[in-house]
Amino acid sequence: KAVKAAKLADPIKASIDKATQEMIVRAQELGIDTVFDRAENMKPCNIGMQGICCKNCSMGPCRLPLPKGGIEGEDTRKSLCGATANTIAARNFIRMVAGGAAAHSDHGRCVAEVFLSVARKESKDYQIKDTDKLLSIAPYFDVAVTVEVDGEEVDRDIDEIALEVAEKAMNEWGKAEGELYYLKRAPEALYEKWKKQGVLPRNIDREIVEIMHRTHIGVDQDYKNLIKQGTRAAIADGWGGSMLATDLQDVLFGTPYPVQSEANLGVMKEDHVNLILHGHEPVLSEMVVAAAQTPEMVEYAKSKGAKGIQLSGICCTANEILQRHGIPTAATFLQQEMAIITGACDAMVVDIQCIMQNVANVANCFHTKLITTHPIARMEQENVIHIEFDEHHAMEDATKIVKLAIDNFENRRAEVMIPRHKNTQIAGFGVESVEYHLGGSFRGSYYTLNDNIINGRIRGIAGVVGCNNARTRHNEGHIEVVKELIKNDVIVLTTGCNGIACAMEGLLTPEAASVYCGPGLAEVCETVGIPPVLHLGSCVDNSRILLAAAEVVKAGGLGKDISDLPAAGSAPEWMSEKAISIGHYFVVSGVYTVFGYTLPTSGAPVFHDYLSKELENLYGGMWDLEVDPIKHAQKMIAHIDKKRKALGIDR
Ligand code: SF4
Ligand code: MSK
Repeated sequence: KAVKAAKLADPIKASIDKATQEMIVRAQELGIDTVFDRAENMKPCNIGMQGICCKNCSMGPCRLPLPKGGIEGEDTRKSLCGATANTIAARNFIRMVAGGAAAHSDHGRCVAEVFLSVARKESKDYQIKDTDKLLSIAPYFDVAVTVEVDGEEVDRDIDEIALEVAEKAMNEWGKAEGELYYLKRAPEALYEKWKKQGVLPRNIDREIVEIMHRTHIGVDQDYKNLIKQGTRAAIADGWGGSMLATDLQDVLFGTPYPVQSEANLGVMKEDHVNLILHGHEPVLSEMVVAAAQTPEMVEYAKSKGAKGIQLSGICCTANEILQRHGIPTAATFLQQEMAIITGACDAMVVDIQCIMQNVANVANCFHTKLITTHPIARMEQENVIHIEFDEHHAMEDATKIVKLAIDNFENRRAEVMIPRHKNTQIAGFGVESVEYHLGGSFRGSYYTLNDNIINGRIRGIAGVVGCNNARTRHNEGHIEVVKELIKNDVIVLTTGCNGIACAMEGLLTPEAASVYCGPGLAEVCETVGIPPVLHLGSCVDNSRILLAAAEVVKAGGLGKDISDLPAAGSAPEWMSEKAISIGHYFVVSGVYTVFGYTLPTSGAPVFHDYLSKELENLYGGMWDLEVDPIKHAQKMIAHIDKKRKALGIDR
């Protein structure tokens, strides 16, 4: 059971969001601790935070604290085995890349497996929804979309194409030779840089496994060589596992197009069955959405005294079902416990990634059914129900889950308190819809993105993404960075919990343009009717940002590589290993990338400088850390201006 924390969080200091503040107070009244209280009671280890603690063998943990006043002269710190601070920080850093790349790529593998079973006609509940997308990706796998019959080119059978793409896609995780197919989607100049540096990923799993080998005691002891492997694995994530996840999800469930919806805990409805979907993979949530929308289930909910079924999402599952179905978003990562503390959550379904174990303790204080669904992600608490999801009887599993939520509606036992705060959002953007809404191509008219960057109405592009972190004020970094960027005419592409934070703040509406944007960006947004912050989806959909950047390069007028673009990346409140993998594939794709809060490299200044200075010479992008959100955004803007100047288009 949840217990009251010794020291309680100050709601105002914990979050800028009113709904979250109200729910922190509510939790404290009920004596239930939340992540915000726990953050008050447990301080992080300073040495671990700086990346200089190694526990890769049982002679350790070896900790190499920075001397007070920094290093003067030679850095003589060394561990029992003699590992230097640089070696330890690099090993830790790339193990984080491995964790992040594994998470994204395993997500992609699961989608590829479902796609293969659909292509083999073994899975009756899923179909290929977007054949155009399938046809557009087939050539990257060297799969022909036409065939010659009697001297004429005719369209090939779509089932044959699907099967061939599915088999080749599955092979990307473990093929014995060659390199990943999607690497050729990068601008040629970038591909050549990767080739020159010897970092072209061979297959997805191998690059992750090799990190674990190289970081074992007594293997790779050169921070430059270690980060080279981290680079391979990060590319295998961004241009491999994540990109495959995004594409195959689009093929199976449809490519997103702009939709209107709402965000924040206020989307929950007291008189409805509230079923919340939390986690990452849309394979399950797609089916739950379909099951909950059947007339039988809606009628069943009414027969139990509810007015209907209110679905909503948390974390990236929220982003997936928002993008494709307009299902409202209930919460960011840090609000997951709050959704249950409303007393109105009849069931929460979770799959993988970013699910706090404490949601089970909180659910135990209410009537909420907490349902795990994935074989690799179970919880030890006894109140948790496990319904293992299987694509071969997907609809049956989903219906069981929806029914469980409905049956639980009448068991509500605490007073319901749903914060009234919510905001409208327009989400569902992707490379295709950005192109469509901005003139139908990337270049060649008054409306197109490249032309508006060249003429200076849009100063540059920023990808602002990533998590919340209980060590920083919830959503403050996200919102201040994004507002400062759009105020300075930088258009923002968002994913993950940054997208949710922006939605909660009302930044994902066309109306935000006149309130928050500089005159150039406001003019563009008002002319074409788009928000200044474009929500591109979930964590794996950061691959959409890579592809958008590649398309902008391809359209011409802004250099030959992603590193030539007036663009920058940011994760103001990051916390997960996935964020490090994403950050690193942004950097080695040529993007100047700034993180907030901290970087686990500060205890090894030589390694830190390598990431933040020397990588630029190899790939065109580099890491940076800036805690202050305004300075953080201003650093991105300075980089954008530097690139504009180099292109001869300074404003
Ligand atoms: Fe210490 Fe080396 Fe063992 Fe790490 S691998 S714990 S640095 S002895
Ligand atoms: S959900 S990884 S907290 S963005 Fe993708 Fe949010 Fe970060 Fe999880």
